Amino acid sequence: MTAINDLVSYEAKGTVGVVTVNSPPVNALSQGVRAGILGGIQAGIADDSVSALVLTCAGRTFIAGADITEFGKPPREPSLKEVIDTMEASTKPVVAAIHGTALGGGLETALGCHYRVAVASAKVGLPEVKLGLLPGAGGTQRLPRVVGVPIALDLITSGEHVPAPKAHKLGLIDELIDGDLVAGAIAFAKKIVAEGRPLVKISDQNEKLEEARKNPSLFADFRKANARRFRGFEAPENCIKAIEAAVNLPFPQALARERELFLELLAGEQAKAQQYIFFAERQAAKIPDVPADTPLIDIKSAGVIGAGTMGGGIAMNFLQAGIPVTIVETSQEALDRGIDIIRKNYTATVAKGRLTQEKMDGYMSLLTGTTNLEGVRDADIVIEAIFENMDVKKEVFTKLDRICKQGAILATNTSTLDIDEIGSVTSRPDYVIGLHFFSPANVMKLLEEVRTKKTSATVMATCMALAKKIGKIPVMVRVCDGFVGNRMLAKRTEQAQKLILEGAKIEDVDRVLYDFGFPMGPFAMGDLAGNDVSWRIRQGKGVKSPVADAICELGRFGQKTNAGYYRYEARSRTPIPDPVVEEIIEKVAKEQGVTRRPITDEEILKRCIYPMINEAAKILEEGIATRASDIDVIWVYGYGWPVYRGGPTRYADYIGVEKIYNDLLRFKETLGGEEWTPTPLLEKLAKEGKSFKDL
Ligand code: T1G
Repeated sequence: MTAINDLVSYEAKGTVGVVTVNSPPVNALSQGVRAGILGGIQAGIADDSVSALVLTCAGRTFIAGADITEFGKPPREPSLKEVIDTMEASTKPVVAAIHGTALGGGLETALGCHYRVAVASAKVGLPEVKLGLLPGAGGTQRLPRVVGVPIALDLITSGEHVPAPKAHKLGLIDELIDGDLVAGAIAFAKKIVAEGRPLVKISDQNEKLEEARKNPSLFADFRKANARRFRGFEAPENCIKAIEAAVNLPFPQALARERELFLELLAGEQAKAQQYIFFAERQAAKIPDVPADTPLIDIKSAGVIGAGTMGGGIAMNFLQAGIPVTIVETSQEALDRGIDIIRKNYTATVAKGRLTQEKMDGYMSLLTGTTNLEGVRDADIVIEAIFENMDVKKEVFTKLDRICKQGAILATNTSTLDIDEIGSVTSRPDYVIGLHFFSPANVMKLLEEVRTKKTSATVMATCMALAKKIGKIPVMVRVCDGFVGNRMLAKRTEQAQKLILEGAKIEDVDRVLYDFGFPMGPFAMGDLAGNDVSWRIRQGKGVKSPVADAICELGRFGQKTNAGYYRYEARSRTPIPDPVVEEIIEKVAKEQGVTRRPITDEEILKRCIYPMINEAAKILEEGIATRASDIDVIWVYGYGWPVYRGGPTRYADYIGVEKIYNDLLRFKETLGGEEWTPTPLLEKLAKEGKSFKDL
C-alpha cells in the first residue's frame, strides 16, 4: 500500500490497482482528495503490473460530492475536471466501486470512470440543485448520455437520490456487487480486461442525445410542466440550460457552457442561502448542553394518542420507519375513521406509483388500533395528539404516567400549551418533551422539539436522533407561547389582519407573500388549514380577531366549507375574492374608526416580515432558540419560507439589520403601537453594524 497523500492510497492487488480515498466523514472532494485521486490514478497508469484500476472509498460512503466548505474560497489545483479527464483518458479501464451515497461530484467522478459497480444499498444522485447549484464537473453532460435527456432533466432538477438497483436498470451502474465491494470490483475489472471490453468514455456516447434532438419541444414542455415547482429558484433553469447545451453543442463547448452556468449560480445569493440552510439544518441537530455521546433510549415501538389528522399523520411517520405503532382513540368509530384515513393516504400514494402495495401492507401491518389506553403500556415513546386543551391533556398525561412503563418517553404534540405544566402532573417530568409536528404531519419535514425545564439530556438526544430516523428535521426549542414558529407566525398574522382593515385587499396580501416565495399567502393558508382551527385557539385564550372571528361565525371555515376569506366553486381549490368578506372588513374598519387607504406592496411585505424578524430577536434574547440559524431552519421547513432566501434572520442580514431597525421605527411613528418597538438585541445589532450571523 502506497500513501499518495494523507487522504488517498494506492495498492496493486494482483493485476488491479486500487485507489482508496479515506477522508471522513463523507470523502468530500477537498483539494487533498482531488490531488490524491489524481496521484493514485497516475500511479496505477504507470504501474506495469496492473491492467485495470478500481477507485473506492473507505468509511461510510463513496465520495458524497465537492467539499461544500471550500465554496467561496479561491479554487486550488487539481480541479475536479482534471481528475475526471485523467481517468477518462486512461489507457487502462477505471472502475468506480460505490457504496453509501455517490452524490454530486462523487457521481461525476464515477461517470468519468469507464465502468461503475455498486452494492445494492448504495444510492447515486446529482443533488447540487438543492445547494442552488448545478452539477459543475460534467454531470449535466455525461448523465444525459447515459440515461437519456428526459430522465437526466428529472434527476438533475430534483436532486433525488437513485437506489443502486434502479441506477443499474438505467445503465448508470454496470453491475451490482453481492458481498465485499472491493473484491467484487476487482473481479469485475479482471473480467472486463479478460473479455477485452472497450474503454467506455461516456463523453463520446451520443445515441441518447440523438433521441432528444428528435423532440424539439422536449425542453419547453419540461419547463412548462415544472414551472410551479421551480418558481423563484434560479438553479433549475441553469440546470436545464446546461443539459440543452449537451444536446446542441459538441462536448468541449457544452462543458464550457456548463461551467459558465455553474459559476453564475455559485456567485449568486440563492446558492449561498441554500448552502447556509444545508449547514444550519445539521447545526440545529447539535444541542450545546447535550453531549454528542449521550446514551440514547432504543425506540422499538410507539404509541399515539388520538387518531385525528395530526395523530394519523404522526403515526404514519413511525410506520414508514418500520416502528410499530399502537394508536388510541376514545371510540371505535373515531378509531376506525382515523385508521381508514391512514389507509386511504397510503392507497393514494400507491395509486401514484410512489409506493408499492407490498410496502403499504407492511406499514399497515405495524399499526394496532385500540380504544384502551392500556394498549400503549409497553411503548418506548407515546405521543399525545388530542384536543388542544390543557385540562384534557393533563388528564391524559396523568393516566399515561400511571400506565406506561418506566423509561417510556411521554411527548405532546401541542402547538401552543405550556409543556412544563403538562409535565408537572407526571412522576417523570424529565421524560416529558414536546414533539410539535406540522400539518400534514406525514409530509412537513420540520419537527419542533420542545424541552421543558426538566427534560433530560437522554430524552432530548433520543428525540433528536428519532427525528432523523422518521425523516424529520429537528430543531430543539424551549417553552413559550407558540414556541418559535407559531410565535413568529402570530406577528405576521397580526399585521395581515391589520393590513386588510387599513385598505389592503386580501388577495394583494396573499400575492405579495406568494411572490416573495411562500407556497401561499396567510389568507389562502387559513382557508386551506381551516380558519376554525385558529378560531378555537383564540376562543380558548379569550383573544379577539374581529374579521377572522366574523367569518368563522358565518361558518366560513375555508375550503372545507367552500368559503372562508375567499369563496370556492364546488370541488375547486381556486380562491375567488368574495364581496361578502370585503363588506365584513369594511364594517369592522368602520366600527374601529380605521381610515382605509391604498397600501403598497412594499409596505405589505415589510409589515408582514419585519415584525417576525423583531420577534426572532426576542426569541434569541430569551434563549427560546439556541441559534439564529435554528430559527431559519424552522421557517424554511415548517412554514415554507423560500429556501433560496435562507430564512428570516438570514434575510434580515441580507436586507441589513440597520435598515430593518429604521423601518420598524418609521412604522412605530406612522402606525403607532408597541409591536413596532425594536427589541434591544435588534437595536444593538443595528447600532453596532452587526448581523444575526455575528451572534
Ligand atoms: N462537503 C462538506 N461536508 C459535508 C458534505 C459535503 N459535500 N456532505 C456532508 N458533509 C458533512 C456534514 O456537514 C456533516 O458534518 C457530516 O458531513 C455528515 O453529514 C462539483 C459542486 C452525504 C447524504 O450535496 O446530502 O458536488 O455536522 O449529517 O445524514 O458538481 O451529508 O458532522 O460536522 O448530512 O448521513 C454535492 C451533501 C455537493 C451531498 C450524508 N453533494 N451531503 O447524510 O450525514 S456540490 C451534496 C448530504 C458538488 C459538483 C458540485 C449528506 C449525505 P458535521 P450528514 P448523513
